[in-house]
Amino acid sequence: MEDRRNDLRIHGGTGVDRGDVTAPVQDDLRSQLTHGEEVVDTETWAGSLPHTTGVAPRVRIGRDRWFNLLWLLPITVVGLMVGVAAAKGLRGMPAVKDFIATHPGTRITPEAEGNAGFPIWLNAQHFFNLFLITFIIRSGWQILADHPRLYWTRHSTPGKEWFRIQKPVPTDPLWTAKADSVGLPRHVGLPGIRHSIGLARWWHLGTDVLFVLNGLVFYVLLFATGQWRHLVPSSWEVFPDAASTLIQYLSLDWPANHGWVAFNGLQLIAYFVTVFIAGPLALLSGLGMSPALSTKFRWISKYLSIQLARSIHFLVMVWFATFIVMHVLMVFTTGLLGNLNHMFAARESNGWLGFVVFAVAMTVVAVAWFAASPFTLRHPRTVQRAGATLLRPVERLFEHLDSSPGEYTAEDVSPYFWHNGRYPDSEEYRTLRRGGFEDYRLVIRGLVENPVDLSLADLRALPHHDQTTQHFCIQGWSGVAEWGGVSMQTILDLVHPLPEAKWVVFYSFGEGGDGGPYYDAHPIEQMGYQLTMLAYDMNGSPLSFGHGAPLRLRNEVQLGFKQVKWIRQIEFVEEVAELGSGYGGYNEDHEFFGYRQAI
Ligand SMILES: Nc1nc2c(c(=O)[nH]1)N[C@H]1C(S)=C(S)[C@@H](COP(=O)(O)O)O[C@H]1N2
Ligand SMILES: [Mo]
Repeated sequence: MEDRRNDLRIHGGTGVDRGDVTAPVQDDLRSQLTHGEEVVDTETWAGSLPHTTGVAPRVRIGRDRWFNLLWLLPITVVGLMVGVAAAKGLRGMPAVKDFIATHPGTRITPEAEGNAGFPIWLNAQHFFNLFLITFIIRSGWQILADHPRLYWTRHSTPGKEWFRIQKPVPTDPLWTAKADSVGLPRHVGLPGIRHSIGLARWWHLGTDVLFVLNGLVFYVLLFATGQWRHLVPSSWEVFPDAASTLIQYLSLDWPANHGWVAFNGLQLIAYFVTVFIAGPLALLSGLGMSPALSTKFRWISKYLSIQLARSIHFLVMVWFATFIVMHVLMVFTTGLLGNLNHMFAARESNGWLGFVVFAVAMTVVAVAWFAASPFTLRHPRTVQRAGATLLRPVERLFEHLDSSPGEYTAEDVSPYFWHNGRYPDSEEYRTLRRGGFEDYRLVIRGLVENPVDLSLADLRALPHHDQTTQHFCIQGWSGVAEWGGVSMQTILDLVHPLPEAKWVVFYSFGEGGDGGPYYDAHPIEQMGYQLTMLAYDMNGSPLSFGHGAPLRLRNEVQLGFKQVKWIRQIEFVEEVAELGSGYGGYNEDHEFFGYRQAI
């Protein structure tokens, strides 16, 4: 063992030892970096991925039968017809008549009467809520479309998804997640175009921050005033009340609307679930997808895996979407002017004021809706900067979490690990690969005391580090693998970064989607984390071509795109601003990702 260390051929100095290398090694990769575009050109976007739409949503039944959810439309219509007939039949029965007489549906207690009405703050919050949720849902659909499959376990195995809006995964062993993405219509998704997850995430996470703040203020005001009585059922009678209301609605003989004072049983359950269950669940399942949190809180993510969280997050969206449709339908059909006065003019009246305010509010929503995608494509940097600003406190907080608990065991290793990115095809890389990477040299440069060139043998001679960890692709898929290689701490000890070094830049042999070297920068403090390493082995074998041969990065508090594959050079720098477009990495420059992506 000690002999191997002595045998280490570390070539010091700033010059590259060209004698050992067949293809010339470019020391100055920085000058080759390309700039991203400042306006999205949909023709050339994401390496000219042609627009592809998915398929109608399908749910897997049993092993490999797929149910097309469009069938739910006729099924719902038939179900409603049957429901109406059944409810009408029921209402003719004396027992049901008695039941409805004793349970009219709305419980008007003295407390409710003392607390009647909706204050103006509630009107305002209701509006912010509906305004923000349009962006949240649309950008959420866009995020789903980037990996259009949902799974129950952390292994994103093709064929094992329970839901998809894409054809089955092709058999091509090098099929990438990026190629699997689908686009959405421009005014459905946000911003609609295929593989626009970077921009969609700024919308989603940015509006989430505002939505959560609005929600917190709402909770506080709800309980600081008596308004909570409007939303929290006061007795178990809410269930028979809801049954009674349902029968009355379905039999098309509707109950009286006492919304100003108290909601009926069905409303109470729907609002209570939306405000106190679906809302918090959306937040918790959203956080369950963060690599930093999942890695830190392994005792939770062991059960609530990213994919379970993602599936729950989706089901919460289904609840919200269904709620919105039903809610709007009921608002329109149970006394529109009165209802609009309640929620848009804070008054009990049948005048037109509520309607006018509502019309203005809806105009704002509609203009924002139709402007959002075109604005995003025209001003992507504005969206990127605004999103990053809103998220910065959250990202900082999460990044500083200790990642060491995030290890898995051999049984957790995923049977299938998706590929992603653009494969390297330069002559230089091909020559190295043909030669079994004998001539490969990892070049480490920049603000270090001891710049080195390391062959694979040199790297293998360094102390071995192993970790079984989960990969979180920004697109949504995940997988567990065992990585073998060298801890980045070992590399730091070898090269001695200078105090000015703040960032560590990893350059790849591969190009990014739009051409120019793929690269990504990591804060230097994350390089010393226990789970940050250079991997040359995956699941006990040398890293395959597709997964980054001969060397790739693992930094487990960050998302997948920061795990640079086919590493060619590492540079320690003070600032990332002068690299490429200055956003800290290839996808940051070209696809508007964030350089901090711990969520
Ligand atoms: N050089 C390079 N590294 C890259 C990429 C790339 O396109 N080029 N894609 C990234 C993305 S988006 C992901 S999710 C992971 C995928 O790694 P895998 O193919 O081993 O699963 O690699 C990352 N590293
Ligand atoms: Mo990714």
